[in-house]
Amino acid sequence: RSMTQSDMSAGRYVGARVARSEDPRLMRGLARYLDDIELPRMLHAAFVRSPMAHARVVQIDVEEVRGMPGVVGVFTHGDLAGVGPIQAIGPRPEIKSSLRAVLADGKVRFVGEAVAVVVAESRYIAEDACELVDVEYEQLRVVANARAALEPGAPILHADLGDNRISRIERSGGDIDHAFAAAAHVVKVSFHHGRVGALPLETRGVIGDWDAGTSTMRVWNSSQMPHLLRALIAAPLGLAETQLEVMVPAVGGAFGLKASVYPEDIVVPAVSRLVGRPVKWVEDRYENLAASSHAKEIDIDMEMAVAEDGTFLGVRAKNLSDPGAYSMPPFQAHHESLGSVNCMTGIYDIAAASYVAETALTNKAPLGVYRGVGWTPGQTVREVLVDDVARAIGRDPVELRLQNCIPDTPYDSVIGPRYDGGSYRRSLELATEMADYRGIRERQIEQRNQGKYVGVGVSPYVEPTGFGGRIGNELGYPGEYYDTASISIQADGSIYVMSGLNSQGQSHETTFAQLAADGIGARIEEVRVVQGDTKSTPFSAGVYASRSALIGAATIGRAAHEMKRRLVALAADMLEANVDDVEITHGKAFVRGAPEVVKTIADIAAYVHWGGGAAAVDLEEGALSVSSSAAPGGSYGNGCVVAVVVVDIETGKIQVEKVVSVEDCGTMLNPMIVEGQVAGAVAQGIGDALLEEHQYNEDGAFMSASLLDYLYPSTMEIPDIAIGHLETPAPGVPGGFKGLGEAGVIATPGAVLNAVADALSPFGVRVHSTPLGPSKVLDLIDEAREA
Ligand code: MCN
Ligand code: SMO
Repeated sequence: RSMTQSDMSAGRYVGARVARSEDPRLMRGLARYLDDIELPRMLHAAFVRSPMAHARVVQIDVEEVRGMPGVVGVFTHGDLAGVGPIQAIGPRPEIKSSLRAVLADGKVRFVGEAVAVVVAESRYIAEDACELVDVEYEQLRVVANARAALEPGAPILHADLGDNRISRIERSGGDIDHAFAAAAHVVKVSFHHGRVGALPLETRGVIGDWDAGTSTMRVWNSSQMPHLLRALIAAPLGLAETQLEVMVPAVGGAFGLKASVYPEDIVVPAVSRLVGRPVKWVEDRYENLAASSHAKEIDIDMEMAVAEDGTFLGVRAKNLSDPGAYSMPPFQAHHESLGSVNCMTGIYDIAAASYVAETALTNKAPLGVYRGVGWTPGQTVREVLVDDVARAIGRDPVELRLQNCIPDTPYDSVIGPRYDGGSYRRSLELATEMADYRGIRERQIEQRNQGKYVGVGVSPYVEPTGFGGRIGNELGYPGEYYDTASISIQADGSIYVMSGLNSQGQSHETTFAQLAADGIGARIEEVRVVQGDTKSTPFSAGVYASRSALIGAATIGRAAHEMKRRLVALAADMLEANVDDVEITHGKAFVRGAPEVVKTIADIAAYVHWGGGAAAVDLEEGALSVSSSAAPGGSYGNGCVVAVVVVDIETGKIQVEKVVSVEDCGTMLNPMIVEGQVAGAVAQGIGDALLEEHQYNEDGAFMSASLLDYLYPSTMEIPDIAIGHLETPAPGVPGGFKGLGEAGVIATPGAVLNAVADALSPFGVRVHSTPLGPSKVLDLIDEAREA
């Protein structure tokens, strides 16, 4: 049974600004997060963490701790025999992956790595006990960055890997040599995208509760992917998946940070089994900053071959990403280097492209995924380069982009991605119009003469969304995912939607209810969405890569459609009417043309459950329980961000005055939620461009261990954000939905950096790194003046 677009998007809820059903509890502090869970006899864990970047663990003395009142256990690697390691399977043969012991196995490889765990009656006692664990380290030479990691004679982090190079992937499409030979201009940029962090308000957390009687483990974890987490921690815990239940309570933001597997995810349940009591661990902010995961650090060299008339002939990129000390499953260590080249042609019609994408391990915290994975640096550098080209050849950057823009129809890029149609050109036009681009340009020179340096930057983007099958494959992540949702109607007519796609703030409870209510013809008040529990929800690969709108629509939408068919058949039986004449809408079934006689969904449900009436229909066919599995091929969302900044050339301070964001995520499920997604991501994009950076010194010491050192945006740094919507339905997705959850983080940094370079264009400033803080701005002005 196929579902057409109108089946799914013509409803009363899909497309409407339905208020978030989550908000009353979130806003009033009634949501239950992991740390709100208290189990009887529960103990608390704290970790001893390495102060060294690279060292041999010579000896760990825990004697003093063992006798401490309130301490129940202290464990090191040797005590956890058979537990772990965390193993990441490379999706391609040319990508290596490291093994990671869950507690340091004779060696530590970054500051913050877990060495031992103490379990005690309270977190206070556990923390005090950690201080008394005496670890003797023998310092090893530190690999401070990816370039150093590849130098001959560099210390090798993982002996079994042979060297530190985790991946090197080359690809080229079109005649790249010819493109550069034929170019009238070649413009290059060497860019360093800084190391940042996802920084959710709620840190990570784990509770393990071993039931010795049934040999089963209950785990609570603030994960983005309960089913995948269960699959990935079962083997390291030596359990079958049926012995393991993963539950995810309310999550206070994740942004990718909670989509990896971490040592604590395994250690906490493992020690619960050892001590025979429930154990809780909630990450503190130091642990979150130092030892969960970082993101996006990469060096990218990119060059563009340009014809006399401004046509982009070819683009070449070479990158080297610094993924820290370990591969993190399921996304591995190469995701920044591969992601950033996948998007290297952007919205431009470029006949030739080539890349070399490399990754080399260092003594830093592992890189995980963070909103806009790989595409943030790739997009940023490409858009910075396009502005450099415009300045080099004396063209307006918007006109130059429009000249080289692909059509709004489907388009195969020369390097891999196959866009399925969008508003590549229209979004650029709309965003610049909304920002009053022409007006800003007209006022700019006069303002400059008055000493006010105003700049405007644009950043059109395309983003892959809905990872499942095709889209992952064409981007170099072979592997099909599997997602199921189920819908059941209870005897009182209330409706369960069960989905393993659990929300961390994206409002799935609301948008999935919209989908189900429209698909069934029910009232949204009757729908309850259940998420985040491996026992009651069917398998889902999880929430990341902006996949839930697409996957949710396909799975929930299809199940709802089938449920409606069953309800109509049952109602026809009850109303003694022909199936084709029965309609169901807003929870009521009736014969078309005779709306006075109705059967509510509750009537139909009672008929099936208690009335024996279902015998008229085949009982199996008429059962009010439906599951649907689907994996649509994904779709490319697109849009354009424009930023306007004012730069104080005396202090280097950058004020972002205005951001315009136009997105095209196909059919919108809920425009209000789309706007919330855009606003949050734009804020994170501003942080990425101007403020945030995890820093290490040459010795591998971690320099951003508190929120005094790691700066992130507050309301003071976030301007008014004007949002424009375009809707180009995805052709291959039921309902035409595309994802958009990451767009702002992908596109905003490029817009902000371009705006800064534009403001400072009288000095000839070129931007080549993030974040762009005040002192760096002053340096850039000095550099440009000297040059
Ligand atoms: N939506 C919509 N119409 C569309 C597309 C999406 O109304 N055409 C709605 C969806 O129904 C969903 C939300 O917008 O409620 C985001 O949808 P989607 O783009 O499919 O992304 P996901 O739901 O899969 O969320 C993942 C994405 C990612 S990858 C990161 S990282 C991120 C993000 O979402 N982390 C977030 N947004 C976040 N927002 C919050 N509050 N917290 C996070 O941790
Ligand atoms: S970083 Mo988002 O969870 O793909």
